[in-house]
Amino acid sequence: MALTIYGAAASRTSRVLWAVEELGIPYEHVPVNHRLGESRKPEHLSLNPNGHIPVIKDGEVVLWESLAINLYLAKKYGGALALKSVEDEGRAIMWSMWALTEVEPHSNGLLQHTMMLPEDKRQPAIVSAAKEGVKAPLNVLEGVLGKSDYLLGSAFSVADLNVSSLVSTLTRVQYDLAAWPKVAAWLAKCSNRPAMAKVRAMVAH
Ligand SMILES: N[C@@H](CCC(=O)N[C@@H](CS)C(=O)NCC(=O)O)C(=O)O
Repeated sequence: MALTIYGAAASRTSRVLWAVEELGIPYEHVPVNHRLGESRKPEHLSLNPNGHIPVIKDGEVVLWESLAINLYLAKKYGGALALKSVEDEGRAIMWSMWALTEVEPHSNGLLQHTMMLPEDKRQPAIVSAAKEGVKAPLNVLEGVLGKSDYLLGSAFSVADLNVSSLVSTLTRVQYDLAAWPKVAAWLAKCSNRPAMAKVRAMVAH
């Protein structure tokens, strides 16, 4: 098979699995388990010297960084995630970088310090700072989603997939989104897509 996705479904790999399920393209899934140290083994380091998942191999092309992978897949395979113009491509890159720099430090801080780290390693100060810090990007999203159904207009695109895959961490840590109703409705619409439901089933196994 030409396209292989490396990484356990219960990780950032889920957003890449979501993208390929949206595209409906054939792929092989190799569930490299980072929690068992498998992403640090020589075989995996030869694909991603960072020792992280996800990684894809598409023919001869090897890519890491989940959001970059999704932008590549949308550009190469188009389909439901296709971007209609160079301008929309620019916007999708902008939103993806925005999510990584403006949202992820806070959403990941919340995830790590409320759920993932052993209790004695969790720092309440990081949780409080992250709860405050995420308000500004949520205000930005609320403003944009007050004007259009999705980030690039009236249709779901890879920009929504990439950004919602990070913002949805807030739902996972039970962050109260009542002050951002448009964001909450958009998140629900994105995560209720059939392709995402398939990925949830993979994560549950
Ligand atoms: N910015 C990277 C982050 C990748 C990353 O940190 N992945 C985690 C799993 S969600 C990982 O591989 N952790 C294992 C390790 O660092 O050893 C991306 O979005 O792909």
